[in-house]
Amino acid sequence: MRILLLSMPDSFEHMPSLAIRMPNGALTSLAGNLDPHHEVAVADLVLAQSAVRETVERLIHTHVPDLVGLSVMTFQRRTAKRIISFIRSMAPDAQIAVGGYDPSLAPDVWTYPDVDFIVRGEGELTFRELVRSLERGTPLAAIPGLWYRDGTVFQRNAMRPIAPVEDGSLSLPKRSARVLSGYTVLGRQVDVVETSRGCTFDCSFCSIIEMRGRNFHRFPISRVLDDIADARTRGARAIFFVDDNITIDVPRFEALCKAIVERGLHDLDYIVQGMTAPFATHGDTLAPLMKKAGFRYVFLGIENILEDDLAFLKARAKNSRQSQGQARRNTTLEAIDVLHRHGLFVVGGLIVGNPDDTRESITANLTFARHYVDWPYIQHPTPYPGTPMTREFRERGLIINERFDEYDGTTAVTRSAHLEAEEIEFLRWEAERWMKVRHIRSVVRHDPAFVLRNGHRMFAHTFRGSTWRTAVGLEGARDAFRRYRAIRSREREYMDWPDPPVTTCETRDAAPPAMTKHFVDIDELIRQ
Ligand code: B12
Ligand code: SF4
Repeated sequence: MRILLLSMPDSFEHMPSLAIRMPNGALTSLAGNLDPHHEVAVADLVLAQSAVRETVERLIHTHVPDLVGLSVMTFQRRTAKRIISFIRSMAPDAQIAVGGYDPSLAPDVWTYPDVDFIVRGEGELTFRELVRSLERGTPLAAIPGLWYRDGTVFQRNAMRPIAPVEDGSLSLPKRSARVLSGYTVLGRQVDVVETSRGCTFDCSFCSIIEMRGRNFHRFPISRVLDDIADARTRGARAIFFVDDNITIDVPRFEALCKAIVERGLHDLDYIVQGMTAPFATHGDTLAPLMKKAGFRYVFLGIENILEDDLAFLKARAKNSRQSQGQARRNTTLEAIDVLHRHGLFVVGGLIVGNPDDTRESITANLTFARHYVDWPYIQHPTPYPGTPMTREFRERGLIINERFDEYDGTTAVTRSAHLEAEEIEFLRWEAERWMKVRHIRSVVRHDPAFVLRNGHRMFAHTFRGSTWRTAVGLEGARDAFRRYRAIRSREREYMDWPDPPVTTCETRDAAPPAMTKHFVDIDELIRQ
């Protein structure tokens, strides 16, 4: 079969496509796990942001797909639906499958006539079985993880159990299937690699728990090294480990760092995300190994510096530790300190605008970020489908915006009990711009040619909305903020095509729901 896999063009404020264009790891992983005789093309539309419709049109003409698969996050839902509608108009016989976080967690939004298949949860095995079944004409009802359209009805199959990736049964991603180029982090070609899947924590804002339960699965280290080597052979100079939480198993992370050095793969820049507690506890051994292996940026899930906010976000446990005879204490500063001592940069992940946040509590977090993190990655709580946080915001009547294309993390779509959403967003936006400028010095040292070519555009992007009048004080920051929001709003129109009409199909359980729970829930195990 001829298969075209697309990721969506939508990006958000902290990922300006000028400086950061990451590949979608899901699509190449799907491609790598299909039977080899299929012709698969992977296109990350973030690489064609300014010409999405033309690019999709060209891809459909060139590849003439029998099946098109789209990977969609919630804030990309509207663009994805427009693209699907466009593909339908061009290639009415092509079948359409959707997967990723939004179709997995809000499947009912996708049960409409333009869509044929919804793949929920991990996709490799489900998609492989779907393609086999389409090729051989065997029943779709036997494929766990799949919802499929049967005339005007969507049939719901049971969920698929989580893949035991440690047995090496998942093949490596197929990067050769990519048909667009231009991936970058600050001018260096970047690729994504997975070393593990899952997380055993249960932060209330995170989609991962509803997606796959609380569990942690490790890919064999030899496979990870082969994956990195493959990315490097194809030109990557930087690798982003997309693990949900690599810091769950510190000894393994240390072993991975050593293995990267032994295999001679430490000439790449590595970026990783993790919790503060493991760095605070094991940083003195872990951080030097990371540095030696080539790690440069650590995205730290600090989430918030105030205990009440951490409790709301259910992010206390991962950000604190208890040493003998002492009360539990927050580990954020210790983690930042040890990473800095070993020459690593901290990307500070914070969430401001929680239900009880006041101006003072938000300002405290922003001041903290200004003092301690190298690059701010500050977001607003965003009620993604199925997260515990979404339920709480809804119950308290704090969700003020249901336009999902604005659910990008830096648009405040909820208010707090004390502040309007727009005010929350303004506070963050105003503070964060200046924090970003500070890091440019380090970027110049590492990537001078990129800054020379693009520095002025990066600066202009960071200060979008400002004019010379703002600079000389003839108008206030709020005028610039209004213009910035208007720019963002125009920018979201990635796909020049009308929204399809809102229709839904009836849904039915295709087979008895023998297995409604597909994952091991740690709390449940403890209760038993
Ligand atoms: C790596 C990552 C990123 C990276 C890279 C993104 C990229 N280009 O892929 C960066 C840092 C850039 C990023 C940014 C953002 N991210 Co992000 N990110 C992740 C993370 C940590 C891992 C995703 C990943 O690559 N997993 C590995 C792959 C193999 O798994 P996967 O994507 O789940 O795909 C599997 C299935 O979903 C399925 N599948 C996926 N697509 C398809 C398509 C088809 C056709 C089929 C059949 C199956 C299928 O099969 C795949 C293989 O099993 C997740 C999860 C987490 N715990 O936080 C969040 C996550 C996906 N991100 C999220 C968000 C919101 C964002 C941001 C909007 C804001 C933010 N929070 O930072 C930005 C926007 C990005 C942009 N385009 O501008 C949310 C999405 C929530 C939602 N409901 O939409 C998540 C779930 C985190 C969360 N908050 O809970 N992100
Ligand atoms: S620690 Fe990270 S991956 Fe795990 S639940 Fe919390 S936010 Fe999600």
